Formats: sequence, structure tokens, C-alpha cells
Amino acid sequence: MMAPERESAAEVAAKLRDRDRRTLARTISALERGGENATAILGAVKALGAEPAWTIGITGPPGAGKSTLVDQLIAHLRDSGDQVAVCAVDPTSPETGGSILGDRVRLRADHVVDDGVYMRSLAAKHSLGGLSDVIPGAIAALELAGWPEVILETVGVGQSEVDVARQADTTIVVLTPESGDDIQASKAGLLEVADIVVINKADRPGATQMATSLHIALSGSRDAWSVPVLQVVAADGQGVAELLEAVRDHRAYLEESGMRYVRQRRRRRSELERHLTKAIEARVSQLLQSEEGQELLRELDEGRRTPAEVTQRLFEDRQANHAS
Ligand SMILES: Nc1nc2c(ncn2[C@@H]2O[C@H](COP(=O)(O)OP(=O)(O)O)[C@@H](O)[C@H]2O)c(=O)[nH]1
Ligand SMILES: [Mg+2]
Repeated sequence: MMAPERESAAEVAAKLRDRDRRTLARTISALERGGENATAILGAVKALGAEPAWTIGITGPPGAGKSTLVDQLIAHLRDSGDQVAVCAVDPTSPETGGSILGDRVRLRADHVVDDGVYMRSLAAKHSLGGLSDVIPGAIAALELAGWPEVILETVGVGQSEVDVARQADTTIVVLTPESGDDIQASKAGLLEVADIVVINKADRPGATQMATSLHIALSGSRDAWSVPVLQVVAADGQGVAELLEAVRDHRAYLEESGMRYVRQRRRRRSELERHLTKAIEARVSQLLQSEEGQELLRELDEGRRTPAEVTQRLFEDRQANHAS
């Protein structure tokens, strides 16, 4: 059972390295489904190793103009000859489809047929770990397939969006002068993860005022990077070149200060923590279902053992036996 699966995972990884687009699509779908197959593929992908991509997270309230902005970013990056992959991330929907369809329709026709652009939606289909498990894998697959820059666009504002934003090297939070956008974002903790704040729809009234108040709110910065607040009109491309400039500045800052490594380590460790927690939970329920576990539960029910004792018997005693 195991051997052919591993073989095919290695084959998949080799095809990915050859930049085969169909394989890339299939790989990301497998990662979305999760399970042993995803683990095997990801292992094979990681084994081949690849240049890390620069990941740009774009998040903010629905309707703020994220997709419009992404389209502009793609156009600018393509003009400078850069290749870029875009993942539309939908943490709320269990099924892929809706968001990307909307994005595809809006995406300029020349991007759809452009070899230097890869568009993909990401959702946690059946994976227990949710998107936090899918995204690092998808990024690894894109890296192996040779995509040097990856944009992650999320759909809404919530804890899962904040989690997605944390996975990026540079996180752009997109707000609008519309009433309450800034408050909504700060409530969701989005401003805390922002490396760059964009006030989009700066063609509308209130943008400058909002920029000033956000600038003040963000001035108690956590580190040497002071979060720029940029006014942008994604609809006509105004301010997009400056935004890319800020992304490059942020990249230079992270690389020169060593913060890129620090963040990477933080991401990897929290990924490990999630995996460990899942594994431990599975082990605990297995222990509780064992004969000894059932007996211990009876003793607990009858008041003959304390929860602490049961834990010790189930876990710590067992560890000690293993160790000796
Ligand atoms: N006035 C104005 N409208 C914009 C601007 N950028 C985007 N929009 C409009 O805002 C709406 C939502 O944009 P969309 O990119 O789908 O937002 P998303 O939900 O954040 O991805 C669309 O109707 C866009 O045409 C802008 O700079 N100014
Ligand atoms: Mg959108």
C-alpha cells in the first residue's frame, strides 16, 4: 500500500519541478483534501527543495477592492517581467468555486492567457487542520514549480484571515474611507499583522483624514519597520507603483534585519505545534478507548481515582515505561 503511493508522490514532485501546470493544480487539490496522500506529496516536494518564494498577503473587508488591486499588481509585476502566482483564499467556504469565479471574471483577459501568471483558489475541502495546513503546502508546491512571487488574497475579515495574513512575508491590509472599515479591521486584529496599510478608493472623500488617523494609530510600532499608510485608487492604478515600492522596501527590511528568518521560524514552529496537537489528541482518544483506559474511566466515574491520577496512569506512567 505505502510504496506505490510514495513513488507517485516523488513522481508528482518531479513533474512539479518541471513546471507542469496540470500537476501543480492536482497537487494543490490533493493538499486541500489533506490526509496521508497530502503528507506524502508534501514530503516529496520538500525533499526536492526550492528557492523560497516571496509571499504577499492581501486582506481586508469584502468589497475593499482587493481583487481589483491584485489585478493591478499583476499588471505592474508583469510589466517588469516578474512572474506571479495568485491564490484566492477562502477560509469561510468549504468548497472551492465561488470566489475564484468572481475573480476570474474580473481578471483582465490578457492575464488569463499569460504564461507568467498562475491563478488558483484555495479552500480547506476536507482537511481537518483547515487552511493553515493547506497554505504552507501550496506555497511549497508553487516554489518547487518555480513561482518566485506568490500573492495570497483572502475574502473577508476574521480570525482565519488573520491566520492567513500571518503566513505571508509581507502583509497588506486593504481598507477604504467607508465608515467603520478601520474599526472593523482593528477589531479583527488585522492592523496588528499589517506590514503595509492601503487606503483604497482614495478617489472617495475621507481618505486623507483616515490616513492621518491610521498613521497615528500605527505609530507605536512593534519594531524598526514603520507601517506605511498608502492611498491607492485600484480602479485606475493610482498609487500601485508606490505600493510595490513599499513591498520591495519591506522585503529589504526583513532580509537585512534577519526578521525574515525569525518570522519563518515562528511560522514553522506554529505549524509544528498544530500538527503535534492533532497527533496528541488522536493519541489521547486512542488511550481512552483502550481496555486500560476504559477501566480507568470506570474508576474515575466511581470516584476511586482523580482525573490527575488517570492522566498519570494513562500518560506519564506509560512514557516512563517507554523510556526504560
Ligand atoms: N471608486 C472606486 N471603486 C473601486 C476601487 N477599487 C475597486 N473598486 C470597486 O469596488 C468594488 C469591489 O472591488 P473588489 O476588487 O471586488 O473587492 P474585494 O471584495 O476586496 O476583492 C468593485 O465594484 C470595484 O470596481 C477604487 O479605487 N475606487
Ligand atoms: Mg475579491
